[in-house]
Amino acid sequence: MRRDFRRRVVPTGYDAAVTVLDEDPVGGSPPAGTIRRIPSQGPETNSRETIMTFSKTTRRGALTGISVAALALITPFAAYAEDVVKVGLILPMTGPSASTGRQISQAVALYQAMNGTKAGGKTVEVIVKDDTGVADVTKRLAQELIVNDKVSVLAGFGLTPLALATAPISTQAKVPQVVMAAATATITEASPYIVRTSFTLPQATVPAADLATKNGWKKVITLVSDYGPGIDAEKAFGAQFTANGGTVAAALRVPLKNPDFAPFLQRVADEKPDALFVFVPSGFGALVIKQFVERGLDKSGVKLFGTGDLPDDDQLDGMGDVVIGLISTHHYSAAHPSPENKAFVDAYVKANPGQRPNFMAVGGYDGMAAIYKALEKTKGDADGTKLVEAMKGLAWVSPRGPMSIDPETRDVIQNIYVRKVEKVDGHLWNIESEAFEKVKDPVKAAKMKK
Ligand code: VNL
Repeated sequence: MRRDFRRRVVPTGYDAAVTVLDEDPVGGSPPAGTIRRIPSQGPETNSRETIMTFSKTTRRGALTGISVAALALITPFAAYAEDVVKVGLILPMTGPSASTGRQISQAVALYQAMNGTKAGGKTVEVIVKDDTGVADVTKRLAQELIVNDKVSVLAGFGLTPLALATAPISTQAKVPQVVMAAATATITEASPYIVRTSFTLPQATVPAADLATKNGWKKVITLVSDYGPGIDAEKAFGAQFTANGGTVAAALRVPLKNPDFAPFLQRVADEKPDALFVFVPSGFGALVIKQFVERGLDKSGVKLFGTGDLPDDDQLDGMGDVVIGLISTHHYSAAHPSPENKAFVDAYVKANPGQRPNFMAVGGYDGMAAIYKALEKTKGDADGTKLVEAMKGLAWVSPRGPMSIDPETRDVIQNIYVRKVEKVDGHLWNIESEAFEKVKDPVKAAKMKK
């Protein structure tokens, strides 16, 4: 079934219009169902093999201690090495945020499987490194990738502290840092070499506050992970919801490490707000839902909602029927009804059976798109400053919908969709109904206006 967007303009207070789906998605067949029925056109992928093959043929170490005569024979390989542009992909492949590393690395491999390994006449080689989610490790790996592996681009960055720790390195080395996940608003200000393809928490949260008001909720409690993106979400929600006339009855912050939501949820049960706004990073949503139900809050009438980090597509289908009806605002749903997303989800599922791409995967996929498109523009020149310049103002249709890189801030401009969890053909999906169009990060947009 095809769904088209019909446009109507709704003032949102932050330079964006609203798009409405031309049909009520409730009761309609899900885009994802359609996606699953269409056989994939994309080739099978195996990220590790692709990476290993290119790494071996371009190892500089292999050239040391060889005679001049032998070098002459190797010259074709040396020339080949010059035709390679290396991307150092640093991700939490293990540890509490391992799902983010898995999603992004799989999406990066998929991008190369679907689009080839060439861009601007160069072969793009990806080297994956596991930082385990520890900032000191991210920084050390970034240094090693630049000095030893001679990467032209750093990419990944699963969490805010990891992106921030690396920013001085990319500035010093003049190496672009493509942030595919981390979402604290100020990250792009930490280095002129940072370009972001994920989202910002204020970008996704301001529409959530408007949604709460539209639903008639007057008293809301916010519950966020106590670090950069959580504090961004808490502030953005509070400012917009209060401006709309609502009351934030309590702003609760839960430690990021080994979180126990139970005592905070007890506080919510005692206060009985109309609704509870939650931000937790990808990978933690299922635990929040479990503890919400354990406190009996699902039967208390307190509505649970948040940014799309909560009903994360990586975990959503296992959360249980208790999340049916949960509303959220975000830039990506695996159920986004577009041909680009159908192709992406179909190929992702085929390459990774039993899995579904989430917003982290799309951030990784589009990070590769930005790198490829920049290399096309520079005709293969991998100079860091030229690549960042080339990324500014890029615009394309992502699986998430249309997106661009703000030439002024190097941050992503994209639609933020209103979604609701629905069960279709026995599976849970975030079904989009409306889109706030071309939303900029409101924190930086406010600064630019001053
Ligand atoms: C961050 C933001 C991480 C949103 C997330 O998942 C997320 C971050 C790992 O900026 O640290 O969903």
